[in-house]
Amino acid sequence: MGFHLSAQLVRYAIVGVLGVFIGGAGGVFAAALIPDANGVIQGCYDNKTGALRVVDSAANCLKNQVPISWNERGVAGATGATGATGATGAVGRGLTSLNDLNGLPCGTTNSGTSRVVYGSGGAVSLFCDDSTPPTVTDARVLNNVGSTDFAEPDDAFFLTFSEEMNGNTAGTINVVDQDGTTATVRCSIDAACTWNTARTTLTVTLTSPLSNDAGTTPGLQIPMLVTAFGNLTDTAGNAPDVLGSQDRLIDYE
Ligand SMILES: [Ca+2]
Ligand SMILES: [Ca+2]
Ligand SMILES: [Ca+2]
Repeated sequence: MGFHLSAQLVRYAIVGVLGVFIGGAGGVFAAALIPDANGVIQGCYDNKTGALRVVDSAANCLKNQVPISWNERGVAGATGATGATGATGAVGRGLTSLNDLNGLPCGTTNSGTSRVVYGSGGAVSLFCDDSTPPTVTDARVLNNVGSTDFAEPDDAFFLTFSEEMNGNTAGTINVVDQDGTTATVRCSIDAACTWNTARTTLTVTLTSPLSNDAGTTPGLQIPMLVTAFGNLTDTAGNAPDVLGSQDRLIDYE
């Protein structure tokens, strides 16, 4: 029993010694924290002498000393103003259906327009349609019989286009001469209109006298300027760009 009590005492003694060591170490550790864990340096300022001493706690200041503290780090600056909102980005093309392909640019120079066509049995065809209008590259009188006016059967001219046309033989061609006389040549009615094999050149030969609206000088004199087309398009259905044509003057060159 005596030995047991002694053992207990020994244990208390060990714990006590450890406590002293830990406490001492804590004291040393605390004294070493200048600045403290928050980065604050504590000091005591002597009112009379102006002396300043650094301590590990304001509690160490004497009665005639004013505790003073300062941070090592400066105070964080205010948050900057929010920047202006950036411009909205372009909307992505985002295909969500095969039909969204309709209208998209296509072709080697992106001059065409995509078109989706559905067939029987679930078949789908994709076309790249030409969206560039044709132009007239050459316009000339081919034959002029009877009067010098463009008026009688067998008077003829031809027009060459910049690309393959629809080959329509029942279109119309509006013309005006230099004094303002206008006429509409109606293929299959007033004239026979034929295409070359490539369907790029249209030959127009009057088959009956051509009526006209009188200008300053009666009759449709040569040269005549083409002003419009009806039902004459390229194979994609684009009407000719009359004003943008190189040569729309029906003359002898
Ligand atoms: Ca010409
Ligand atoms: Ca004539
Ligand atoms: Ca005239």
